Formats: sequence, C-alpha cells, structure tokens
Amino acid sequence: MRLLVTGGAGFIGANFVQLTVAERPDTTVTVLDALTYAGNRASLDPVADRIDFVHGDIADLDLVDELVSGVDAVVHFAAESHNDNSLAEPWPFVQTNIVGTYSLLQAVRRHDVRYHHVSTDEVYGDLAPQDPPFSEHTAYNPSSPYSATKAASDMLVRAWVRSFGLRATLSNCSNNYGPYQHVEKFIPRQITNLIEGVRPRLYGAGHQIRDWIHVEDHNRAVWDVLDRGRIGRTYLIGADSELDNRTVVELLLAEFGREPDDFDHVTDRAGHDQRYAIDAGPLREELGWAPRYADFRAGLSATVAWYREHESWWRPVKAATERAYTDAGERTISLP
Ligand code: NAD
Ligand code: TDX
Repeated sequence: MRLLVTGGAGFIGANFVQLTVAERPDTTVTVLDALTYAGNRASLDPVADRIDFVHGDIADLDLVDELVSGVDAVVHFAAESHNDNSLAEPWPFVQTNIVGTYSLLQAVRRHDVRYHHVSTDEVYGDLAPQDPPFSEHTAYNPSSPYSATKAASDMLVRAWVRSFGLRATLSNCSNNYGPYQHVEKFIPRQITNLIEGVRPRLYGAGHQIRDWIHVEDHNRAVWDVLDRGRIGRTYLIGADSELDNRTVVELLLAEFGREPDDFDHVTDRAGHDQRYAIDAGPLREELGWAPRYADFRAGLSATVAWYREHESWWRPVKAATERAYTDAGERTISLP
C-alpha cells in the first residue's frame, strides 16, 4: 500500500509513521508536513531513510493533488492541535483544520483514494460527572476554537461521504500521551518541569477529567479502522483511563520522589471542558481492538523515562514554550 500521512512530523503522526515502518514492510510512506512550531523532523529520524518527506501545507491544493494522485490511501493527522493556542489566536485553526481538510477531501475525491480522518473526542463538548461516556451517537457540541474547527472538519468528511461517495472513515480519540509529544501539552509539560526542578502547573483546582490513552494504542486502532473499518463510519477510540488532572500531577510527583502537594495552581483555561470519556465498545467488538497499555501508571512511567532519555529532543523548545504561557497571562493563584 502507498500511504500519504499528513502531519507525520507531529506527535501522533510521527508515532504512526514509526509503527508503520516497523510493522508494515509492504507499506510505502510519504509524509506531508508544514513543520509548524509543532512539527519536528527529528521525530522521524529513526525512519528517515525509509520514508519520503515532503515539506508543504495541506491547504496547497496543487501540491496535495499531485501527492494524492500517487497513493492508495491518506491518513490525515495534520492539524493545529492545542486548545490554549486556539484561545490566543484562532485563525490558524480555521485555516489548517477546515480549509486544509477541504483541500485533502477534494483531492481524494478526484482520485478516488481511501481516506481516514483523525479527530478528537472534544467535538462532543464535555460531560458532567455522572453522564455516560461519549459514543458515536453523541451530538456535536464543541467548546473551543480548536474543537469547533475539528468538528467542522468532521462534518466536511461526512458530507463528502454522503454527497460524493468518498471512501472515508473517521476516528475520534481521547487524550493521548507518550513519546514525542510537544512540551506545551499537559503531561510532557509537567514531566519536563520536574526534570528541570520546576513545580508542575495545574490549571485551577485540577478537578477536570481526561480519558488517557497511550499514543501507540491510538495508532493501532487507526490501522484497524484502515484495514477493517466500515466506510462512512465513525469509531471512537479510548482506553477507559479516566483521571482528574490533580491525580495525574500526583502520580508524576511520585515518579520523581516529590511530595504530592509540590505543585502550583495557575490561572484556569477559559471555557475549560470539565470531563471527557469514551465508549470504545464498537471498536473493541467490531474490530477486535484492545489497548496494550491498559495500565495508565505503567504507560506514564515509560513516558517519564522517554523524556529523561531524550532531553536533546525537547530541550530546544522548552524555554520558549514556558515564556509563551507567561506572556499569555498564566499566573500562580491561591485557591480559597
Ligand atoms: P501535533 O500538534 O503534535 O502535530 C501536528 C502536525 O501537523 C505537526 O507536525 C505540524 O507541523 C503539522 N501541521 C500543522 N499544520 C499543517 C499544515 N497546514 N499543513 C501540513 N502540516 C501541518 O498534533 P497531534 O497531537 O499529533 O495530533 C494529531 C491529530 O490527532 C490532530 O488532528 C488532532 O486533532 C488529533 N487528536 C489529537 C489528540 C491528542 O491527545 N494529542 C487526541 C485526539 C485526536
Ligand atoms: O499546564 C497545564 N496544566 C493543566 O492543568 C496544561 C498544558 C494543561 N492542563 C490541563 C488542561 C486539561 O484539562 O490538563 C488537561 C489536558 O490539557 P492538554 O494537554 O492541553 O489537552 P486537552 O486540552 O485535553 O486536549 C488534548 O486532547 C484532545 C489535545 O491537546 C487535543 O489535541 C486533543 O484533541
């Protein structure tokens, strides 16, 4: 199979490309990535001589058309992906997540190429503590500019399936963690703070809940959907690992031998979603998927070890990322 992977220099995309090269020798991989602040060529170093890398924008219609004409399938990871950035400056999210997806859809439609769309559980909004988890029947109700643009891109895919018969599938996954995740995100930010001897930074009281999944489990599910998923269908991906943010910080503090209250509360995120949770029943039952990192604590330990061993990967962007948080107004707060 000839595969085009968009966003392959980002966190989940790079892990997907490495997994594919390691386990699917019959697949040839071309990566299309704009190398924004979130993209890093070094994340593809282990497979650099076994893939083709194209530095370009998914919204470039001519480039995308040419690349899509030469492949059998497209897996679309490229996106602006960070909620906090979408609150500071929404425009790149509209451009990449909506216009960029449009550009890909037109090309796969023209060349009748199989398409898989990688999306997020955030399109469903958030849950109250007693609500049942999200399923593929939950109504879309996004909260942030990020999740609104992801929701819009999902809607484009569904419309192209229905109106033009596109051979597409969608997946909406919960919060990923693992190697190569940018230090702006919650878990790598706190790990790298702790390596530097800085206290973790918890938004507000830290009662928000996320449903964590190891990136490798997400990517194995994407392959299951590519291999055996039903065209036109949406699959929810999650590993039944709901934890509140404060608990995650406490687990990380324990990894570093620090006291459980050795962190700072900082300014809360505007419009902060309370809880995400996924019902991955159809993925498990229909496609036989199951997470290999079913124990979040073990996956978190392995991730801490990875960041300890790969300082040269994250160090160059750490200081600027922390400065951006300070410039955006993040301050230590005391709770009543
Ligand atoms: P990321 O920010 O780490 O990587 C995004 C990649 O896309 C980067 O390499 C970047 O350079 C590239 N990119 C951005 N704009 C581009 C453009 N216009 N043209 C080409 N490339 C461009 O993101 P991630 O966390 O790896 O997320 C990948 C996908 O998975 C996204 O679609 C995201 O919405 C989705 N997702 C992420 C999570 C999560 O927890 N991180 C969970 C569910 C779904
Ligand atoms: O320093 C922090 N302190 C903190 O308490 C940061 C960066 C985050 N948080 C909180 C906010 C969230 O409740 O931690 C939680 C996770 O935050 P993020 O890592 O920013 O993830 P989230 O906003 O939940 O979105 C993520 O999951 C869904 C990804 O970034 C999205 O791309 C994906 O779609």
